Amino acid sequence: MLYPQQNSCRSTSSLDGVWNLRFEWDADAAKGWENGFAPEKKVAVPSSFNDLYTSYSERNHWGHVWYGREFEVPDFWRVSGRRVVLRVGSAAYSAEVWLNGVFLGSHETGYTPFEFDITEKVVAGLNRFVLRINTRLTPDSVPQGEIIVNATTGQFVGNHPPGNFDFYPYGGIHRPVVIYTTGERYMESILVDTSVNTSGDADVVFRIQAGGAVATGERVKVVIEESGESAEALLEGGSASVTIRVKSARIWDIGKPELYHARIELVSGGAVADVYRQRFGVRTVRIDGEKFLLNGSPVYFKGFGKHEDFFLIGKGLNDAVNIRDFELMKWVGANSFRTSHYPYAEEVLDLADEMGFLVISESPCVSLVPDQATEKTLATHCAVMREFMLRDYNHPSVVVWCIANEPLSFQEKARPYFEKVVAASRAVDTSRPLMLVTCFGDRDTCLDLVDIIGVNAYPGWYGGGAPFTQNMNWFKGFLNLVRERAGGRPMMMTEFGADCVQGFHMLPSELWTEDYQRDLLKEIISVIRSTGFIIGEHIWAFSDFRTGQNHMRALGNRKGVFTRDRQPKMAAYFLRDIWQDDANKSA
Ligand code: GCB
Repeated sequence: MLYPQQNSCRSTSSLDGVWNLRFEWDADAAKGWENGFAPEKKVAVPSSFNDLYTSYSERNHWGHVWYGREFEVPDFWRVSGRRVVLRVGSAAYSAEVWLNGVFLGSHETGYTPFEFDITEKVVAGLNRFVLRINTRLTPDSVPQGEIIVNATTGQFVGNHPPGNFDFYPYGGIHRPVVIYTTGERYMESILVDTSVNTSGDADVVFRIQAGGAVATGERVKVVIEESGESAEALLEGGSASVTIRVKSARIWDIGKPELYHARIELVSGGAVADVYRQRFGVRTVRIDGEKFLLNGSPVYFKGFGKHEDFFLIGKGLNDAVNIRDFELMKWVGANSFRTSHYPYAEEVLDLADEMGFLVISESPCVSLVPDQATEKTLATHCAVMREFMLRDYNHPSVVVWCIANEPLSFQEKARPYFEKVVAASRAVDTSRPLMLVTCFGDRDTCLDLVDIIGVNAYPGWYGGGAPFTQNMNWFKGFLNLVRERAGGRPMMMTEFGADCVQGFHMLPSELWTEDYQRDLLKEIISVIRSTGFIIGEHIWAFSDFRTGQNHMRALGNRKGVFTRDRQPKMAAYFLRDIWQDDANKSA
């Protein structure tokens, strides 16, 4: 699905702003609301609704909530030969959608866009747009919620609301809502693959899929703006593949975000029926034994697991927060981050492309309990892999796809489950490695299904406390054990860290102080680096974030190296010292 774009053939109009909201406390009372409902509250889009209101039941609402607004479209949009599309950037967790009382469809998993062709449904004057959003998670959903905890020791027992993971299950419309137009014939999907030959020229392959009624003799024309090189091909059955050789290609790399732009035209009946400006970067990604190679050189990943999370807006897209995050990552000397624990907004990946950061793009499958997963969980997981991998395919910053974070991957049903998820993912993209993030590395039964192993471990925090010697001895042994099971695949530390409340200090350091967090990170990083085989250190977490209520958390998870309002803790200065001094790449 292409990101909406305004150009000579396409118009866009934003539906963001203040919408109406109504909580559904009783399903019977909500009958007919798809035709319009009496507004109870105002809500911001994009934003989570949870932190906007003042009552406990509204904040933690676990179930249905209705969103609505009205809009008009210009008459010149409603003419023959134009197509009008309504696109929702994301709605968490799931949504049923109506326009003027007509059901358009539904979408599940809260972190990918969905759209509907509304050409035949949009009317002159006011149009009523209604979404019934469901925040409730069950063993069927991805991620899961309402897991039977007696059977599953250690996993978020007592969380409220009962999402089976360690971040607040924010709900709402988190990303932009847009209506846009195209011609009747339009480009539906563009996938760009690049490879570089020994003389430094790049072969760039554009796979284009057109939508709408196929006409004969249609073609696509691709021009690379930066070099002027161009090529064209006939569409066959709606698809075409165009290859362009870019001479002496400028290579996209960490901190060197060289980007190209292709102007792609769909020519139908001798006229330009659609145009799309597609950005791409030329870079290669490869696994070589235990190493990860970017453009042929080994990478040592330095950075964080993050969250989309901020005061009041929850998981709502905010460009200012995102820019601050990238500035902080640059300041601290990071070169990468993981979109833990779900696909992030497309706008975040754009920034990563433009600023030269590597991204491990993660699916929304977090803390899966395979033995409580159903056919539906698996089908939803496979479907969302396809959705976000296709969505993010053309981002040079995205170098790894992560299929799941900390599933109980030692359970009996884990392996057959993940075999299917891996097959579904490889059917979309074989050019990037797949990662599984495990915290059960010593008994995980799925490690050989993927290409890179992400390891999460909290020596010195859970069951920890200084002095560190005993914890670090355990940690060294653990890493060696996982390495034996990793079968020669690259291993990366995807999480380690300590909670700390900013402003707490103690000498000697103790749990929850800034001093302890810094001391522990220092110890762990020295063990990681001493192994010689770990390909990166991603600290948990970039910044403090909200979680469900739980006796393990003090107003959320405090493992941030930055506070929730994006100010540095002591640990951030320590990382800046070691990360700014290192070269980005190491042999
Ligand atoms: C983990 C999870 C992460 C949690 C973190 C913690 O292993 O992957 O979501 O927030 O531990 O702080 O416990």
